[in-house]
Amino acid sequence: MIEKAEAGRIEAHLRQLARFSDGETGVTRLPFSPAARKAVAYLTKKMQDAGLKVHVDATGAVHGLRPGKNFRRIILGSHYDSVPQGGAFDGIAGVVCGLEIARLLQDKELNYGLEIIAFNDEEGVRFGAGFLSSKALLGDLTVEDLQNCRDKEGISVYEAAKAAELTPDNLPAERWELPKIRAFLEIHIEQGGVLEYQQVPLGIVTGIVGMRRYTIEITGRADHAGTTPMDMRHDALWPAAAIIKEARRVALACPGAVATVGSLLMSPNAVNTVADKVELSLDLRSMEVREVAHMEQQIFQALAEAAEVAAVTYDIKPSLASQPGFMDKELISYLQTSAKKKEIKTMNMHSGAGHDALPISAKVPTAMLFVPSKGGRSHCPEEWSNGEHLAIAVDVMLDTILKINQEESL
Ligand code: HGY
Ligand code: MN
Ligand code: MN
Repeated sequence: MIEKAEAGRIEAHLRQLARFSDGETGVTRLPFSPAARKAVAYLTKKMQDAGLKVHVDATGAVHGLRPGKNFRRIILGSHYDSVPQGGAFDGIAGVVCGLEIARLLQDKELNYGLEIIAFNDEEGVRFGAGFLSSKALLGDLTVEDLQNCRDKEGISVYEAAKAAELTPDNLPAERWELPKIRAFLEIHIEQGGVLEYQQVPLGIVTGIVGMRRYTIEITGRADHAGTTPMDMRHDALWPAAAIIKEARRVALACPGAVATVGSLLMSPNAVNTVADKVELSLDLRSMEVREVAHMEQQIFQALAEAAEVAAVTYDIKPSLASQPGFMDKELISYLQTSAKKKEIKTMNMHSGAGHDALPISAKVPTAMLFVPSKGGRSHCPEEWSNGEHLAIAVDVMLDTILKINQEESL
């Protein structure tokens, strides 16, 4: 008989991991940062304690593996990086749940191998793209991509990985052999308010939104704010304002779609000077590809018109494009059966947040479980989920893993 998951143990791991932060407010654990390296060391030790063989890969993902009788394996995981001043649960809660599953199955003989992965740079905040480790393992990235992807200080992923004593040149050799992977499973906080509002402890994800992200650079001319007539300015901020206004308008017109300008830098950023440079991010999402395409077209048209009026130039750099992801129907039915057997109420739902499961679901049978987020809050210090809900997710996911393992003995 396999023990039940222990909420206290899950919460203790999360409290400890939340201390690995490069900042006082919330959790700031960016890729390859000092906080990230502390988290890698902690996860390495805890994976070894759970009887796993551990290695850290080219992009900084931590892998804990126990082979099975069969050559194939089940992968469980989520990400250990965070957004700046984020919460203590996003991503890392799924890694800890994987640890707890490995611990509970430690003495159980399994047909399929079991691999727990803590992915790096899922968020894409430092380098702009996201899904770094998962896309690398899928073979969707090359070493050259790592050398070309740079943060705001001009440091490339490649250089940051080297500085963290990793081996980015090993990336091609670490690419997954897809036929050897039976399933990818991820437990994650919902990051929205649906489960809490519906008073349901477990969400079964059916789909993940498609996403497109861009960095837009607008170049105007710095001038005196007092002596430069309005019709003689080359104000880089005016087209940025047009983007922000149009993004809100067009997203409100597309039910279920969202558009966000989350970061905006301007220079010289002075109260009495017309802006000569603006760099802003744009993040578009919907389960419907045509809605994302429509929002992109409308927003870029508004940008072009405003840029002409303002007599400025601009450059649009796509940083991420991902089709919507659909979870594996057979794995969904396994999760539903497990939850029903344990008399746990569930609801099927889409994910408005991106996850490593999004790129992975394009090539590997994938399933996700959500637990409620208090107040629907995430990507902020207030982010919180109940350890008891995480323990329920572990029990249901573990039961599903045992079910998958029965396939092999049939
Ligand atoms: O952006 C997202 O949806 C995720 O948190 N990376
Ligand atoms: Mn996440
Ligand atoms: Mn996130």
